[in-house]
Amino acid sequence: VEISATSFNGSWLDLLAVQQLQAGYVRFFVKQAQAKTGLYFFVLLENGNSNTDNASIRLRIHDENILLWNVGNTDSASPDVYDPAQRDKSVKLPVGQSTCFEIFYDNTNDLIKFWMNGNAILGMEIDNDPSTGFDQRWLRDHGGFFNIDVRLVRLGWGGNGSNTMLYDDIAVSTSRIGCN
Ligand SMILES: [Ca+2]
Ligand SMILES: [Ca+2]
Repeated sequence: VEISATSFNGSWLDLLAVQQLQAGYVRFFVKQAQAKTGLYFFVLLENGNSNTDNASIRLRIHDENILLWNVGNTDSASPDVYDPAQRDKSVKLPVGQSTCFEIFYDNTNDLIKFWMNGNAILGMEIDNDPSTGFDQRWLRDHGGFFNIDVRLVRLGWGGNGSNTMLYDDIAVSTSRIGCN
């Protein structure tokens, strides 16, 4: 699936299979055509009543292609990429090569996990415990607790400029999928 977008709200492929799952794994391969600097995102976790808006959980691309979770209405960041000590706890979105990502959400236990090429990325884990990982800024910006309530996952592209993303091998499951 090739998705090109030019507007801030972007263009999205809705993964309707997650709508029935209180917890689930979403695996996909993605290749971005160009690197970007600015406010960009390529996955949306629609949480609660969000709908491609400032309450959507964005998988956002920070400077130097560093990934983070972000919600626009608080400018929350997990990990806190604005803190030099946390920037290297995340991973970079490669350019021009297909890369495997897997996201786990758990609405009951209020948990998000993340893998790139099969490797768990602790910097991208949100578990509502500020004593672990790198979700302290996120939790602080949401009053100490963030209710994970994922209703829809969207793959695509949005933000302050155009790009083309190529998605492949998209899967949704109740157990770990992996990259093979
Ligand atoms: Ca919840
Ligand atoms: Ca934590």
